[in-house]
Amino acid sequence: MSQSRCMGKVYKDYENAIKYYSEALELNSSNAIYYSNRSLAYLRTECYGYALADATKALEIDKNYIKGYYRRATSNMALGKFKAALKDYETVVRVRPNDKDARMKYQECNKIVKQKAFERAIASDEIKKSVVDSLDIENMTIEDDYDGPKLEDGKVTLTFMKEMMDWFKDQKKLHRKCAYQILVQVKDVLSKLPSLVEITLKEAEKITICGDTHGQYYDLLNIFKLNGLPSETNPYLFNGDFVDRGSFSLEVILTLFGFKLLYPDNFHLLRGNHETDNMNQMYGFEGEVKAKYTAQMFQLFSEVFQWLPLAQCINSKVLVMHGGLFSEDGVTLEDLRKIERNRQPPDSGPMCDLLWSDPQPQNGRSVSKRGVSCQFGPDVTERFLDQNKLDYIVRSHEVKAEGYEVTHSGKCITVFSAPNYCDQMGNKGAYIHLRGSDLKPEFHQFTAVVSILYSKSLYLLGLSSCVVSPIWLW
Ligand SMILES: [Mn+2]
Repeated sequence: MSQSRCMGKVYKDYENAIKYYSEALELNSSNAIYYSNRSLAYLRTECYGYALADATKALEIDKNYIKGYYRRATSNMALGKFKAALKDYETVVRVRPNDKDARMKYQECNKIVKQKAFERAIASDEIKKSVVDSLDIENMTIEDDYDGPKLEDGKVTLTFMKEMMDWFKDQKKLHRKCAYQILVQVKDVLSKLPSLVEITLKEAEKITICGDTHGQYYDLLNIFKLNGLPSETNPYLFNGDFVDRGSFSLEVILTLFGFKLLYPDNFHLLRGNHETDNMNQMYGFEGEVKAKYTAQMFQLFSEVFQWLPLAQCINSKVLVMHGGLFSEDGVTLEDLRKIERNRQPPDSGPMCDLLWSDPQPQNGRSVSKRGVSCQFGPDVTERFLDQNKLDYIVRSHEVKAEGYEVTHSGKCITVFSAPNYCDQMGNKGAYIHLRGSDLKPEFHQFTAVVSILYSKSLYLLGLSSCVVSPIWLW
């Protein structure tokens, strides 16, 4: 209890820091340090667009302010603008040749820039072959000393799922053959779904909507403990961002994919902005798959992620998506059905907005605090709902102290299911029950199970994806 209160303070501290630096800047707008410090608070709360703007401002005021270069590099790194980041890291390293941390980041960034250049050089115009075609799963052998779960006659069963969840709980690795079987099968299932999935709940039926889970496997198990295992009569919708950040992204995603195979019509998954190559490279999932399996398996994950649907409509009244609404008015459900989603999301347009946008309290639209897509106001939500004859939207994508938040006069709901996000935010998690009878959202909150010990033990083994975040964020 005292621990969680203390961590709650950390979350509040960033928000307060932003508030107080903003007040200080109103009194003195020529102080580079204020901008630089607020930039750090924005980085910690994932507002990379604002963080970049503040770091840039700090450097406009004082071009010799080294920390400003550091902050700007970190912001650009988080936004995937590696070349711009490299230039600033160069400056830092030149001025402070003995700063080990700066040198490490410079080298890391340099590596990525070179790797990207290499990838561009070898990319050909040919249609990229699927990893599936180069796999011979049938002939992969399971060694005699493996005593973990196996699919039954190549099929995921409830027994298999229970065994796999226990196996993961003990931090054991699923045999690669089984992982490949799940991936190949789930790719097939997902690729047959439309970009906008439409379902109907009967009067007596209920669905549970969960937000971001971000590799927090023990918290996912806790959701199932509190709310029951998925089944044909206990349907779930997981609203994206299953991987990155947490140390157990593989365990989370294989569990979710397993349930998708077991209950394809009653277990739903939508794509988040973290089910993408750029995010996975920066926030841990690619590294985790390479550490626990192989680069080839990550390639297959990437292919599968591209087939995750982008939005789901319940009883023609409630629309669910990971990020939010659009940079322009007039987008219809028909437009969403027509999105060709089998790709990495573009920098703009409806597919990008669905994965990236955030609501804002004031009317209209504004520049995104994240530096991608936009922020949309209550009037935007109102017009969209009116035009598409919907009641409200449910989205995720932002950590909330209470695990959920109701905004835009009840027409825009945020749900987030990764409690004590990144082992430090002190937030609650939540999920929503929706019943066919009235479609009213019913909120359920929960707190984090102990994950710090698990993450730390992995951190020491050098396996944790959390290793990545502090590098970019500090
Ligand atoms: Mn997100």
